[in-house]
Amino acid sequence: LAAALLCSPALAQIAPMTPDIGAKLEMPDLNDYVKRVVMIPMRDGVKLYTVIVVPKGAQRAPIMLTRTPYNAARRAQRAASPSMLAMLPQGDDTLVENGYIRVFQDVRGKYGSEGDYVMTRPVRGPLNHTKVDNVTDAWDTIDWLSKNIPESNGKVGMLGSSYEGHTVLMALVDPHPALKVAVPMSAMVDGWRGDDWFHNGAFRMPSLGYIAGQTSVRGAGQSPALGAWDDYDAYLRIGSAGDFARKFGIDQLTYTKKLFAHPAYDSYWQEQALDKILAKRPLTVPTMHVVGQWDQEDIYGPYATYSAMEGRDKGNKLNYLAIGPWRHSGVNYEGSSLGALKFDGDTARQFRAKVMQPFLNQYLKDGAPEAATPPVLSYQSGTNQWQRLQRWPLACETCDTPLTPVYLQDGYQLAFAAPAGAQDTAGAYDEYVADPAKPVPFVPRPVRLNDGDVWKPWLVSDQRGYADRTDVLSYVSAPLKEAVRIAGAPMVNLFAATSGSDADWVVKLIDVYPDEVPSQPAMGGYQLGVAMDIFRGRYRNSLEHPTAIASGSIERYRFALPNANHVFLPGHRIAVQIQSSWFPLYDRNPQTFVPNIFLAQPQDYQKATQRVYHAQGAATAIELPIVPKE
Ligand code: PG9
Repeated sequence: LAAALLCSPALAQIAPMTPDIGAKLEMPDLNDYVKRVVMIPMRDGVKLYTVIVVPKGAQRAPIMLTRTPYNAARRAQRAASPSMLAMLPQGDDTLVENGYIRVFQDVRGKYGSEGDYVMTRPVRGPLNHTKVDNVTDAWDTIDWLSKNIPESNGKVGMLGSSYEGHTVLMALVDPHPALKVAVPMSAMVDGWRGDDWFHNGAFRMPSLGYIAGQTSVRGAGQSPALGAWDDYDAYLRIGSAGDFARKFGIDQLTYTKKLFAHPAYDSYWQEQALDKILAKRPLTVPTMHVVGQWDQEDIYGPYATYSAMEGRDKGNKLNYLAIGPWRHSGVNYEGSSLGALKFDGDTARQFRAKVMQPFLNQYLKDGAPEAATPPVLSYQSGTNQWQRLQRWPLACETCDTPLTPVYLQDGYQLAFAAPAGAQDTAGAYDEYVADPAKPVPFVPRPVRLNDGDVWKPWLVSDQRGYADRTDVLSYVSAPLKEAVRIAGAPMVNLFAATSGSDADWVVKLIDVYPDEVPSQPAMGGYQLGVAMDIFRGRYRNSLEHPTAIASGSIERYRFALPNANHVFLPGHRIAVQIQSSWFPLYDRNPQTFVPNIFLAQPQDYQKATQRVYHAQGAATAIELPIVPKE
């Protein structure tokens, strides 16, 4: 055949010097999909860039929409491939297998979309006096999609993770009637309480690089090069978050200014918190909130929103929760391990194929059967098994099953009995010196914040390396004779004093593995963080109105750790670590009360002696959501 081609008269006529660029190339269409790009008009005339991917030959197919600040064109093009499965993101596998039409849209002001960009644009109201927000943009988009794709059945679902999960929740504030189902994953809900910008008032330093990348240009911006291999060094030398922003010009960006103007949980944050907003809206769209137990970015929002909307789900038919053993957005990738932890198969694919997809199909595909979706699906770590639950949490302060305190004891012990003896506070404390010049790192140095292999699994990284630092207190129980099961959010009840006038408290609930783990020897003595968080002391009495701490005064700090569904197995030990910095993930507390920590000056950063009490009347405890064996 080749010889015949070469002898054909047409080929014989090609002269050697015929230009080789200029011939018209029309690629044969080998794709199993058709891609269309449309600019969808919003009610104010702004048009939003929208990529629509239709499986070839589709008829009455459902539509799955994601609204993104992360480049719709790229989100709809993981790889160049004629196969829709290979071309779309990995987590879209079951949508493609089920013949869905897939849509990605740039939010207003980003990438191909017109209009101006406002970070996590607040809903219309006190913070937004315009006529548009992500509620109306979702409504207008769904209206257009449901009427303008001939291959579709007009039914639209929304899913997305993190910021894309935030835009799913926004659509639920006033849902279009064609929006039939929603799956917000790892959704950013409350930037101050425990998602991306702050945790309990402590500021997350990598936010500044994110703001630079996201708001310096309409397209893909850059976060600054810090000029050091070890981010610990780089951040420490620069000083406060304000100094950092100034050094790299990030202080010129308006979102930085908004953050710096609102260090406390004032109305700016309260009025944006989506759980609070959705708690007041009627619940009409079946919604499955998805979260990773070790979500290193948005570990607060999904539970808060599930719980806020649960009050509106009278028939238990509309509001669902799925908790997997995942990192942030891990639901959309391979889920057979996380750091050193190994699970029973690809848990993310199991969830997508067996639970999420049937749930979506029920509401979106013509004639699909009802899915047997449990109100709560949760992977129990420790035992490595999926559980179908009726509610979440299974134990809490106001639940039928209350919390069970485990107390710090003398001699760095941890036990379920309250501290024995009539010790007064004079002797019953441990202390350490917290030095802002030597903050405790959150991962081993050198710290590489932009290295995904460090960042993504860091919440499960081994905590034993911190236990013997002189500025970390570590309390450990005896080896457990029986399993301890927790399912909910542990509460910290910390009694502590500082010689300074402000202090941060990092509390970690840890599962200490036995000295030897025959099936995985490197896990011998591993210290797994089960639930860990930080609390900025100035907010102990009011999140909105910070107050200085009187030097030496024993204060109570009460705050929730992230939710966990975990079994401490027999032979394991429970541990609690307490420290006063977690650097450079969180900005350092200067330990001198200043009105705005973003603007702290070098002289404000002072060493402080911290005392943690285990006395009667000042018995520090972690109240655990312990549940009986099911
Ligand atoms: N966690 C990221 C984010 C969401 C919202 C605001 C800022 C950051 C994300 O992964 O999208």
